[in-house]
Amino acid sequence: MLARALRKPVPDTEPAGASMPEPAAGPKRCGFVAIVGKPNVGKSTLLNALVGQKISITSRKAQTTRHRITGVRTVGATQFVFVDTPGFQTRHGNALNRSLNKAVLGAVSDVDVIVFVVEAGHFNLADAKVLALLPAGIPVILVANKLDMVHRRGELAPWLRSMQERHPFAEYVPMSAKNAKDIQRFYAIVEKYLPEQDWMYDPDELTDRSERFMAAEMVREKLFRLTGDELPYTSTVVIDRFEEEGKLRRIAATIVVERESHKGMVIGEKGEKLKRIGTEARQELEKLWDGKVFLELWVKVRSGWADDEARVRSFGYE
Ligand SMILES: Nc1nc2c(ncn2[C@@H]2O[C@H](COP(=O)(O)OP(=O)(O)OP(=O)(O)O)[C@@H](O)[C@H]2O)c(=O)[nH]1
Ligand SMILES: [Mg+2]
Repeated sequence: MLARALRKPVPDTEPAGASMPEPAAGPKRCGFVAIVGKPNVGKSTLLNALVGQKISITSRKAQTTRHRITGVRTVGATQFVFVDTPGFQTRHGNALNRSLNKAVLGAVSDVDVIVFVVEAGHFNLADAKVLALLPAGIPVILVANKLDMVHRRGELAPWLRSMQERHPFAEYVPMSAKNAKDIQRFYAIVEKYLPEQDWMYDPDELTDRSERFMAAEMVREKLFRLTGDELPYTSTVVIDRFEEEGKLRRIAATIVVERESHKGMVIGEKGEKLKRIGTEARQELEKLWDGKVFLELWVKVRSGWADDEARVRSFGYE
């Protein structure tokens, strides 16, 4: 089911990049831009900045994104359809990770250009494994992200040269996804790889994901951000009820954890943690939809779900 269009970016909430000047209109262009890379390099942060609204959740922990997420941005005559993907998993081969990798491979097979994200100055085996997967014949733009974290800028030039030997990238772009100017420049870099053709989406549309999906994701982001390290990887969120009454949305969701002890971590002392997860998720959703949200959260134990193919599918993973 296609979602109703989400709100357009508005000036007071827009992240970096949303206020770029519109270039002179040429022929209409539209195309798909896949964003790939190992976990935690900043793919979703980049997508959100490019789209101008937070539609893909982010955190400082790896394995935040679990689905392919499409974000649309129309700038002048060009419509960019960005596709965020899960960080490619090279370690555990459980059902969840197999599903995540399938999402990555599915996303890159049929796009006009691939944005391969690494951390500036770093390239290891996990990066190499992602690079090796990319199909031949599609141009690949190298984004050396988190440039703000590189303190010895002089070392970057030789590193970029070494990257030339790894792959004939179409472009080399050292940048920071959190820098508005870098985001502005990035549209022009990507634009030339998109074909001249009609737009596929209404320019007001931000994503093809449903509001139910966005609700589950925002709860999962708060779970990631507000709980300890081990918990997020073995938890998921299911929407039990989603009702709209005018501008109000009533949502009931269940956080599914693997162990009884995890349940306690999510709920916290006197329910404090669960309350905070709910409040922060609700605030994000109200900002996204520009309307009031009632959010009710439950916690349930289902052991072994991430190892169980059928259950992984039943929780919405392909
Ligand atoms: N300093 C700095 N941090 C960044 C930048 N881009 C992203 N980050 C941070 O890097 C962390 C990971 O960002 P995400 O966007 O969630 O990374 P991801 O690649 O989508 O991660 P997965 O979905 O887990 O694969 C977050 O804490 C971001 O705030 C950047 O340009 N500079
Ligand atoms: Mg991500």
